[in-house]
Amino acid sequence: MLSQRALVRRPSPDLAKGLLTHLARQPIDLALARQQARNYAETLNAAGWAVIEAPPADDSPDSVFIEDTLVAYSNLAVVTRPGAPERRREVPGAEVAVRALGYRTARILAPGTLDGGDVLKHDNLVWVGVGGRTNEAGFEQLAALLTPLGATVVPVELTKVLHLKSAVTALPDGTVIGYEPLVDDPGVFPRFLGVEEPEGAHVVLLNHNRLLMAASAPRTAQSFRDRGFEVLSVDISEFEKLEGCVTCLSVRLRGL
Ligand code: CIR
Repeated sequence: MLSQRALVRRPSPDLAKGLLTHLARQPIDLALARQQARNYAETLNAAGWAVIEAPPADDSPDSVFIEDTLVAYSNLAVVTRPGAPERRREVPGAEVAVRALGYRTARILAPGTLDGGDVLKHDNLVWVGVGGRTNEAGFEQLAALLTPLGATVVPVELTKVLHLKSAVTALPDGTVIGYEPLVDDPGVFPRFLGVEEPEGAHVVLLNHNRLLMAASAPRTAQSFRDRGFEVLSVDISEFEKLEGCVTCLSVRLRGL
């Protein structure tokens, strides 16, 4: 069986200064955020994932959203070049952490930009949201790195949300789920299922029938339970205020 490891990073003391694109700024309770990050990690751990902490990047308010710094595929970890220049300081520590876990690495280079939150994978299909933090050059570089490994890398236009995975994620069978008002074109996905809450679009696959979701999507969680999934919910309110979601708080490593 492949290992299940998840890379996380502790919230920066400056979390409240995190970037906002679509939301208005709200006060952040840092102590609560730290508790929510611990609870998130403990939930992954209890579900069979070894949780590894990347070196802190406390000078970067958004560093807890570690998913944006890496894209893992097979034994390769692509080290991103985040679209927001303020976030590029987060990358070196993430690269160190993933190399220590045995991954070989490659980097997205200027003028390319790519955020991990724009990359949705299911088996060998890799959808990449282009038009927000990720640009055409970043997409082309990622495609050139992953195609030789057997991936089919597909660009998806993104205009309505911060990252592709703010709009859509995928169930274990590859059905893409999303809150339709925030999905540019559901028709680009071979199988698409609409959900009734914006946060209901975000699932982390813990295993073939277990999902991790935000507590802010109770009706969608129930609809997935009705379909036979076990759903674990975590409250990530402080991260949602900064346009983060349940996927972006870890990098799931299934490749080695
Ligand atoms: C940012 O704007 O970069 C952060 N405030 C939120 C990043 C969330 N990342 C993600 O959904 N993958």
